[in-house]
Amino acid sequence: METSNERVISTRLDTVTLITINRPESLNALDQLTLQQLDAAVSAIEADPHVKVAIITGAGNKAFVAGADISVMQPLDPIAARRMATTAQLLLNKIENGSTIFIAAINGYALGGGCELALACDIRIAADSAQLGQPEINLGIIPGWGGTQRLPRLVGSSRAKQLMLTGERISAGQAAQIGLVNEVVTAAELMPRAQKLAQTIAEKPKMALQLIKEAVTNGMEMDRNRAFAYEADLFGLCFATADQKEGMLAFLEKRRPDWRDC
Ligand code: DAK
Repeated sequence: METSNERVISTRLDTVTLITINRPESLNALDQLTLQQLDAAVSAIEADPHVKVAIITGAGNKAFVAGADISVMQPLDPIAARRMATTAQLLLNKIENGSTIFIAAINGYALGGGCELALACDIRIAADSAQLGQPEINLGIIPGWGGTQRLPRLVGSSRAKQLMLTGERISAGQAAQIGLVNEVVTAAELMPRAQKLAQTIAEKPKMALQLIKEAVTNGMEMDRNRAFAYEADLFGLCFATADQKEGMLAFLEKRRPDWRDC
C-alpha cells in the first residue's frame, strides 16, 4: 500500500514501511511542507499496530537529506526559529521514543538536519558513497535538531565536537569507524540490506522489540542503579505478554514460536 504526499512517500509492505523523502532536486532538504509530511507519515506508522519497522531513506542517488532548507531558515527571526525548533524536535522525539523501530538507509549526503534525522533512528546503514556531517558552523549556527546531544552520546564528546566545530564531512567508512553508522554497503546493496534487516527485526515479537528500544533509549539517560531497576521493571512487564508464554513454550516444545504481538 502506497501513500504519497508528494514530498514524502510511504510504502507499506506488511509489517515494514518504507518512508522516502522525495525532494531530490533540492537534495531532499527539509522545508516546512516536507517536515509536516514526514511528521504525518511517522504519526501514521505509530498509529498502525501492524507496523513494526520503518526504513527512512532519500529519493535519488545523491542525498539522504542535505539538511534543513537553508532558504527557509535564512530570513527567520528568533521567535520563528524557536517555533521551528520546538515543532521539529517533537518529530524526532516521536521517532526516538515511539514503538516502531526506525532504520535510516543513508543513500548519500546526510548533513545537518539530515544527520540529526539519522541520529534519531535506531539503526543506521550507509551506502559507501554517503557523506555525513554537521556543517551548521559554516552557516553561523549550531546544530539545532538534537545534534549537540545525540551525536556525543553516540560517538563520544570529543569526536562529536570535532565534527561540529570543523563542519567537515566524513565518509561512510569513517562514520562506521566512529560508530556513527552501523554498517556500510555498496549503493546497490543499500536497500536490499535495509529491507533484510527490517524483515529480521519485524519477525520478532512486537512488545519485546518495543521494550528493548525503551530500555536502551530511556536507560541511557538514567544513572546506573535507576537504569538497572528500570530494566528489571521492563523485564517483568514481558511476563504480562502472550508472546513470553508462547516463546518459552515453543522452545520447550522444540518448535518455532507463533508470535501474537501482544
Ligand atoms: N537547503 C536548501 N537547498 C539545498 C540544500 C539545503 N540544505 N542543500 C542543497 N540544496 C540545493 C542547492 O541549493 C541546489 O539547488 P539549485 O541551485 O539547483 O536550485 C541543489 O540542492 C543541488 O545542490 P548543489 O548544486 O549544491 O549540489 P552539489 O553536489 O554541488 O553539493 C552539497 C552538494 C550537499 C555539498 C551542497 O548542496 C551543500 O553544501 N548543501 C548544504 C548542506 C548544509 O549546509 N546542510 C546543513 C544545513 S543547516 C532545526 C532543525 C534542523 C536544523 C536546524 C534547526 N530546528 C528544529 C530548530 C538543521 C540545520 C541544517 O541542516
